[in-house]
Formats: sequence, C-alpha cells, structure tokens
Amino acid sequence: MEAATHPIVLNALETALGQNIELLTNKHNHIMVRPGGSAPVPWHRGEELYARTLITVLIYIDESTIENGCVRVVPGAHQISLSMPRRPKGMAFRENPLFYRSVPLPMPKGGVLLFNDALFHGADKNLTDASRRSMTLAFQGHDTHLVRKADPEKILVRGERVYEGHPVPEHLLDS
Ligand SMILES: O=C(O)CCC(=O)C(=O)O
Repeated sequence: MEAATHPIVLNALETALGQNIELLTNKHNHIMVRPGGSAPVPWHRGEELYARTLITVLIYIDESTIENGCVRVVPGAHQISLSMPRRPKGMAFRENPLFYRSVPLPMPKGGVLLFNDALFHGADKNLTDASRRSMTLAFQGHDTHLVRKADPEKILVRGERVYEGHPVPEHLLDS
C-alpha cells in the first residue's frame, strides 16, 4: 500500500483520473518476475476502448532495458480501434504488425510507468541472464461508478466517493 499510495503515483494518476481515485484489488495487483531468457509477454490490451479508463501502473524494482525485454506500447491505441482481438493469438511477438507500430519504454530501477490499459502493449524476450521485477497495479476514477456505495474490491486511495447517482439519497434514508 505504501507504493500504491505514494504521492508520485497519486499525483500522476490525478491528471488522468481526476481527484477521486480507487485502487483495484481484483485486477493486476501482483509482482511480475521476468526470468533471464523468458519468452515475450504477448500483445494485448487489458480493456476495451469503450470501457471505463483503467490506468496500469508499473513500479520498477529492477531496471528495465531493451535487452531484458522492456514493455512496448502502441501510441494512440487507446483511442483507435485496430482490427484485431484484444489478445491476438498465433503470431510471434516480433511478427505481429503491432510490433512495427510500437515504441519501447525502458525504465530505471525505482521508475514508475503509467499507461491507459486500452493501449496495446507487450514485452519483448528477456535476452539477459538476470530476472527483471516490477509491481503491477490498476486504478480507476471513482466518479465513473454507477452507484455511490463502496465496492469491497476497490480501495479509495485519494479523494472521496462523491457520486450522487443512487436513486435514494442517503440523507433521506436517515430521516
Ligand atoms: O512488465 C511487463 O513485462 C509486462 C507488463 C504487462 O504486460 C501488463 O502489465 O499487462
């Protein structure tokens, strides 16, 4: 939680999600270990274009380089519908047309990378002998919820749950 609520992370998230931010416990929420020599992470987009904005945050425990298979993203892909499934299958990482549209994102140890999860992304083969570790977290803005109630799978990490869309306002229930 210390990493997930660090001001560097929350301040950056605020620019994309607004002031009321929730951490998702049922999406990502893991440590990723890419052992030396491990295969690529195939191309995927975590969310559909029409889904509520979900921001993936990667916090790097080790340096991430071209050689050890850093993440690559396809710029603008969170806004454009590419005619392929969310998780294209049956094509090697570097043979997929997405590879030629992508940019590598090397990161220093301790660096924090945020991206819209509707972006197509993947990671190349780790060509080194050493493991690469990172922490993967997912965040959404609370204001996009349909109801005001707290969701046990989401932890409010900044702001408040302000949306007043519930059909019976709470102050009427109290009287
Ligand atoms: O960190 C990586 O190597 C891949 C991360 C990824 O694909 C994801 O978070 O969905």
